[in-house]
Amino acid sequence: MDNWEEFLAPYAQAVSELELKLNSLKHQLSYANNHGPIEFVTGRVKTRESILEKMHRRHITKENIVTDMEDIAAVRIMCEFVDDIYQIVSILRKRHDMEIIEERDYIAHKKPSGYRSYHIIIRYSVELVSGTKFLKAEIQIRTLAMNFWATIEHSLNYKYKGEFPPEIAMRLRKTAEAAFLLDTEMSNIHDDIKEAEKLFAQRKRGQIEHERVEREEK
Ligand code: 0O2
Repeated sequence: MDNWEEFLAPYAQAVSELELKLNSLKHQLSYANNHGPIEFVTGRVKTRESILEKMHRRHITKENIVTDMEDIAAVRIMCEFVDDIYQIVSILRKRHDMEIIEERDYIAHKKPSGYRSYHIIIRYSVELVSGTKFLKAEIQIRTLAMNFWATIEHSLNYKYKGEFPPEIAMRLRKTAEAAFLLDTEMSNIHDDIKEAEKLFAQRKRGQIEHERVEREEK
């Protein structure tokens, strides 16, 4: 690559635009429901070192980098509950400013490491002085618990470069399951609270109706 800054500039623009748009989505969803499904959004452009490492690991040539490296521009959406992730996916599928070209559900099909997240690869256009440029970008959608696990596992991985000793790998898989159990139980509690609120509202409506009938009978 002759000029990294020039090569990465459109990706940086895509990340900024996507962050802005997804933060706007977060706010729109929270106005509508008091508390929305998106907790926070982050974004990053892959570093030169990380691009070179992945090119080497995945045998990606300079000529194929634009088509084969799908996460040079990437944004992450953090949600509270697993159901929120699928809600966001269905919202993104309907947008006209990005075309989904691949979806990878690492929640239903976790990675061997224990990693869970929902990945979407999009085709996205940025407007440059030279004209419209289409590029690929990755959107990762996860719960806070999945993000907690992935962030720590990623930083521990730095030391081992993807090759954890088997005993450590096994313990990390266990912690991934513990994080998922936390997600499942939080969702169950959330569902129970929503059910109790519905019942409470129903009873309240019944009581108001009962009092109205009593008043009319007097
Ligand atoms: P970073 O530093 O997160 O930006 P590959 O990259 O070869 O594993 P592929 O096919 O390019 O795989 O894409 P995949 O697996 O759908 O997504 C890759 C990205 O998902 C990784 O980016 C991580 O962000 C995340 N990810 C995937 N598997 C794991 C895992 O086991 N642990 C953690 N912590 N994250 C994972 P990068 O390239 O690692 O870079």
